Parts: sequence; C-alpha cells; structure tokens
Amino acid sequence: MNAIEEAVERIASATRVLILTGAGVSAESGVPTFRGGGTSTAWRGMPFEQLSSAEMVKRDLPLVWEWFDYRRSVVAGCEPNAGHKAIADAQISGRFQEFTLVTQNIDGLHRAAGSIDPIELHGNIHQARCLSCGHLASLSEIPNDERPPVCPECFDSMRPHVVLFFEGLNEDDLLAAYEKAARCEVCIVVGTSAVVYPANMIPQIAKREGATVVEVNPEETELSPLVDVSLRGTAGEVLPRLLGA
Ligand code: BJW
Repeated sequence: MNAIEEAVERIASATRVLILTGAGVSAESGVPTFRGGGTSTAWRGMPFEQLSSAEMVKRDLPLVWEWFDYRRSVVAGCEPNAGHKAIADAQISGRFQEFTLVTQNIDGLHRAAGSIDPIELHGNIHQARCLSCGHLASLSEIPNDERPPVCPECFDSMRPHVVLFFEGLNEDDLLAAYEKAARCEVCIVVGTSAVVYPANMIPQIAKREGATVVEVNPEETELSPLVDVSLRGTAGEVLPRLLGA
C-alpha cells in the first residue's frame, strides 16, 4: 500500500477528523506564503515579522493599515482552489461525525470555498477590531479612506483583526482547537511550516492522544519526523485524492 492509499484508508475509518491549514493551502490560489518565498515576505524593505507585530501597531498604526490593505488587495484577486474545495466538500458531505477545520490563514478563502465555522486562529484580514472596546466590524462596512477606522461604539481607533507576533490568540478558539485535536482520530496538516507557536502544538496534541497525523506539503517541515504519513505534493493535487472518497 502506498502512502496516499494508507492515508485514505485511515480517513475512511475515522469518525472524528481535524484539518489544520497554513499559508501553503492558499499558495495555488496566488496568495504568497510567509516562509516559502513570494512577494509578501518583504514590503517596502521591511520583513513581515516587523510589520505584523504588536510593536508596529503601537508605533505606526497607519502603516500597519497600509500593509494589510495591500495584503487585502492581493487576496481580493484570489479564488479558492481545489484544496480549499476538497476540505469544504468533506465537511458538507457529512461523512464524519465531527469535522473541525482550524486555519492559521487570515485570507477567508476557506469560507469562500464553503467551509462552515472554520476556527481562524490568527484572525481575519476582512475585519477590524477596536483598540479600546474590542468591537468587531467587517471592512466592507468601512470606507477605504478611513484609516485607521473609527469605532462606531466608542470612537477610538480600530486595527486589523489579526493576531500579530507576540500577541495572544483568542482563548476560546485556541481551547476549542486543542480540545478537538485531543479528540480526533485523524489530524491532517496542510501547507504549514509548523514553526509558529501555539498553532504548531495542535498536531502534537493529536499525536500524543493517539491520532494518526497526515502531512500534506511539498517540502519537509519541522513536523515531518512526528507524522505517520507524509504526502509530498501540493494541497490542490493531494487533497481531492485524499478527501474525495
Ligand atoms: C504548500 C504549498 C502548496 C507551499 N500546497 N503546501 C522563539 C521561540 C519559540 C516561540 C517564539 C519565539 N519568539 C516568539 C515566539 C512566539 C511566536 C512564534 O511562534 N514565533 C516563531 C516564528 C518562532 N508566536 C507568537 O508570537 C504567537 N503568540 C504567542 O505566542 O503569544 C504568547 C506570547 C506572548 C508574548 C511573548 C511571547 C509569546 C502569535 C503568532 C501569530 C502569528 N501571526 C502570523 C502573522 C498574521 C498576520 C499576517 O498575516 O501578517 O501568522 S505569522 C505568520 O506565520 C502567519 C501565519 O499564519 C503563521 C504560520 O505560517 P504558515 O501558515 O505555516 O506559513 P509558512 O509560510 O511558514 O509555510 C508555508 C508552508 O506551505 C511551507 O511549509 C511550504 O512548503 C508549504 N507550501 N506551497 C501545500 N501548494
């Protein structure tokens, strides 16, 4: 039995499945990854770790807005690919008793493909959040020239609703992801370098609690030595074969 047949068989007999995705799942849609090259890793000569940081929100919020408006303009031209669709179809088919999608991506392409209630661990690029009261708003409701946007509730400034370096994740989301990881029988990890904490704990929890961990990535990652099945290919090629059964 080859690796993909083995993974398909393990998925076929599972009732609880968790999928964790990273930037690689959107690469074939044209969204650049962070550490795999692409155009968004540096912008105006600054690395993304500097731009996407809590420090930069304090120092230069208008610049942070320019950076994320640029990123939104890139995402606006992108459509979900076969990988996103295979994940959405697997959920909608109802063939698993529990199906959890956890994504580190902020691009919204899983929802666009039809995925229901993905846990968006690092937020969503299409939303703004008030610095003071935490009010959330969709950017579609805010004029493009209002930067930073003004909170309609308390009139303080708003920031992009994304989790930047050295910021905590939403505790409810993280707890839900950890609980599902501890319960799942198969954990499929797609398109992530698995270097960013705490999302990279999810497959480790799944493995520790006895799940089969399957990795879909054209490259080896820090997670590869831990996984049960490594599928070396792109999300768009591999996921329809893996989940299409
Ligand atoms: C394909 C493909 C195809 C290509 N198909 N695959 C030192 C040691 C340990 C930890 C830390 C440390 N210093 C700081 C930390 C903590 C830090 C961290 O983990 N840093 C690491 C880099 C070391 N984490 C945090 O700060 C987190 N918060 C936190 O820990 O709070 C507690 C705390 C508080 C105070 C102090 C310290 C701790 C928050 C992390 C938030 C991450 N946010 C970002 C930016 C979001 C906004 C934005 O978009 O700008 O989220 S970082 C960036 O990385 C983004 C991603 O979601 C995340 C993960 O990246 P991902 O998805 O894995 O992408 P890539 O590019 O890395 O990998 C792509 C993969 O796809 C590759 O493997 C390719 O091969 C593959 N691929 N094409 C399938 N077609």
